[in-house]
Amino acid sequence: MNAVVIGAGMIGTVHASAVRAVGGTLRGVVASTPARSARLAQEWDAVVTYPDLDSVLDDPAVDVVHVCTPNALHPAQAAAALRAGKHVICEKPMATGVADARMLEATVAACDRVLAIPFVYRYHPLVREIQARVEQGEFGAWQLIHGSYLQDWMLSAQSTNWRVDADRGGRSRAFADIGSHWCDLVEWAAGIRFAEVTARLAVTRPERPVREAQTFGPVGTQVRAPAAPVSTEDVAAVLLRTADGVLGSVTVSQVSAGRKNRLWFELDGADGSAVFDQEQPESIWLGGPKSSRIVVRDPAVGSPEQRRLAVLPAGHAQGYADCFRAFVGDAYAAMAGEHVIGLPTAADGVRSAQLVDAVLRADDTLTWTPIAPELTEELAA
Ligand code: SOE
Repeated sequence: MNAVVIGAGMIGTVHASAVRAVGGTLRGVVASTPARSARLAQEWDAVVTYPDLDSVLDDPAVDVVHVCTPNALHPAQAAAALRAGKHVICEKPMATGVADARMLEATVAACDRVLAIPFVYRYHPLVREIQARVEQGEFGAWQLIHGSYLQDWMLSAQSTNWRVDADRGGRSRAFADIGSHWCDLVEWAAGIRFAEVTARLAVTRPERPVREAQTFGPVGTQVRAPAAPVSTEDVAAVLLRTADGVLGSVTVSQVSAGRKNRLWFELDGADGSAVFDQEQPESIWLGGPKSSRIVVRDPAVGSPEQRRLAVLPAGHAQGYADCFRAFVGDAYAAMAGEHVIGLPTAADGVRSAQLVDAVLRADDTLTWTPIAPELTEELAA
């Protein structure tokens, strides 16, 4: 695959490495200005120097565009790439509103292209193991689903990022950025759909410096820039409920000291429970009423998908970069017409936009709020 990465922040570099790791060609990179694009094309050793997205879309040799720009730019850029006949890997959130997310889903269908979204935590081998055990009915009917996604990179009042600005990042920050991962992962692994949500969002720093670039640095990173009022949340407390009445809860924070990227969930069923911790992804805890155990990643045992994604022997730790590589590999396989399991696509992007939208509406109204009214009716029928 000939790939171009649009947007050269922290996540753009992760995409570029994954392109090469799966045997793709990094044909180009487009950053915020033609000069910056030219410098990065050289630094990243890209094949072609493109001044802007239009020149990428005019190049018939480009197969896939990786959209890694600020959230508000995703719909127009991804739609333009699809209409130019390119496949797309679009960073999450795919859109900052449901209407744009649906527009993209329709554009994918009309252009007969693949759009994949990096909900990459689905690619931890042991998440696949839990998902396979769910499918085999090991845990029984769900009793409760709970967890959290905690980071601390926005703890300092000086920490900032384009996501702080609702015009560029969307009205929701922490929930759209990381709560979206938790919901995607849990719904996919547990095989459920939440139907309703109620939520409280909070801003812990009323002002932060205004700044273009991403600051994903140590806590307390000092940024010298004028301060502006903050409207996007740092923390979220969210209650969820399926149409069958199964309750869920998730706590989301980007200001929890010492927590770097702690996505944690527990699925409690009538016959057993399962726990996954993204920062300790080499083992899962499986709880039973009489005894509990820890299962470790091992390419020699377990579900077919766990073994497929376990590319290193047991005890040789895999992590986030391996998930990203596996995701890009599967996305490219789907673009080549192959059947792959569990690839997050435009439909998942719409689902995620609906969840974010429902959380914002629930916080506005302080009521139980339907996530997707048509889905609620379908599940109840
Ligand atoms: C920043 O919060 C971030 O990089 C997210 O944007 C990613 O999606 C998440 O995987 C890690 O944290």
